[in-house]
Amino acid sequence: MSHQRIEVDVLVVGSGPVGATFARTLVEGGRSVLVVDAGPQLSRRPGEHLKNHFSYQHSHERFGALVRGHLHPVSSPGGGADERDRLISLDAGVATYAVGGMATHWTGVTPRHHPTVELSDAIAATEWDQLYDDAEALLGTGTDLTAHAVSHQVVLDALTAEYPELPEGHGVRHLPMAARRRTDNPRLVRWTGADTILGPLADGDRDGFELREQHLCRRLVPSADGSRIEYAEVEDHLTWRTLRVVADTYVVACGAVLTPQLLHASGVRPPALGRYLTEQPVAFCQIVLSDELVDSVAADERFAEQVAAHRAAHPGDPLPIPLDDADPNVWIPVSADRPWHCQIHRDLPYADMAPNRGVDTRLVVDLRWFGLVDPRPGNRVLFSDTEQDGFGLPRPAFEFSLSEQDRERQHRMMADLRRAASALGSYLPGAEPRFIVPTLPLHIAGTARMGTDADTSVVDPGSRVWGVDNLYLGGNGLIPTPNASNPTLTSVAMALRAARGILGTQHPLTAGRRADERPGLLVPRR
Ligand code: G3F
Repeated sequence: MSHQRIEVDVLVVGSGPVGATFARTLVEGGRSVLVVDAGPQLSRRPGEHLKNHFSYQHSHERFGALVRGHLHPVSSPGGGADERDRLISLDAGVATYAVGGMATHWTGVTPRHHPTVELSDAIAATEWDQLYDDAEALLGTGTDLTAHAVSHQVVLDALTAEYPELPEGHGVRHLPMAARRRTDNPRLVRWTGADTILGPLADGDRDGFELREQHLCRRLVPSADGSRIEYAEVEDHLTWRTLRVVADTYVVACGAVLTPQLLHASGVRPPALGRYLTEQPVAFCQIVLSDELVDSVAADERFAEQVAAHRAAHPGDPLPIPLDDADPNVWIPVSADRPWHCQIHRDLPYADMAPNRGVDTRLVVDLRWFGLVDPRPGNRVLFSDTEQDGFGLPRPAFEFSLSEQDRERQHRMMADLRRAASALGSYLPGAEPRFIVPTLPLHIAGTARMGTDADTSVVDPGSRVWGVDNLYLGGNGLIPTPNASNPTLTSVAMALRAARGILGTQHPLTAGRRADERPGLLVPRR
């Protein structure tokens, strides 16, 4: 194998939403950036959401089949843990190998984490607010994607009536979604992918930026005293050459399992690496909307025009709901007494669910309640020094159990799911309430946690690995706290902060260029 040497300011390993956030911010701050991803580029624009393709927009089943093919198992059964205590197993740990990572097929659900139940105090509360504003702008998060839909409003109203006691600011509301309705055809949606985050970089019109698909970072090579990374060894799987990438700064953002895997492979093994793993327990069911709610549609002034148009076009349809009514996207946020995140929407069927073809899909909604677990050092991903995964990297295995408190919260969460269900209708046969197989939530966190103590965390509040000057991490693995809400927005916010830290400024205003020279992301919006 020949070795080619590449010099660049920053090497980013991983091209998902977090790697893309680092790349965009650093290139706009004047740094040259090379992004490498072991996976293939699946679309013309790098990292585009695959659901933007017409044929997937209106078929959860068809898109679900595609997603299942993109979730690669990474693990083998864990050793060491007491079997009696292994109440749940994470043996089905998965990763997506693709330019854009999981954002090539994610749901785009982007809620803010609760300020005290979920958010880390390693970053000040006021700073979180600003970071969230910026992350939402970058991801194109909004709350109007389905606001006009009949079923959305019916579900929103029914749950608002059911939960009058919810605290101010934490009541039933629109689910924040990283997606925009298309203006050329409002029946279609453009889902946010890594290409959205890359912005102009995705169009290839920026010097100082390169994204290479099918390039596997095999290891980072530290200096003799371990205080810096000297170079990265990258295998180019297109030409089967090994590259030596020499950078000032290295960023690893390949997900909550593959990020600690690369550090382990590189001999960078802080004591907390892989530990304090959290995964959200999920309670799930599907509901057929009650006759009462459906009948209320026809009598509701707000829907009069839509119902009349529908009836004129389809006089034989017994339902008043338009055939192309968008799915609901309703949210009950985490609050102190209710430490779970509630999503009422339509989504991919889980693998073990046979589609229920006897029921009109306009009447079916999914209820997904995501709970939290307390971070504990014994819950962890560990890596083998003798066995390898399909890419020749140390094979991951998991040890994970639930504490008494974790279980008690799950029971309360399940009771609450049933309460919400009863306000909406009856269970769809075959989709009665149940807990979802662990790892299907895909929200593993904590494995490269951020903190202020090098013994119990992997990175400092600037996302830099303790003791390694030029090595930064990104992704859900950095979230150190119990968390129940979807993590991507928070991880993008943390990546923005870290990238600005690398540039030497926490706020883009001081980035060194005139405000009117800075495109998009760097222009202050207040
Ligand atoms: C989906 O089923 C949910 O709808 C998303 F919100 C979630 O992020 C994803 O699964 C992974 O759990």
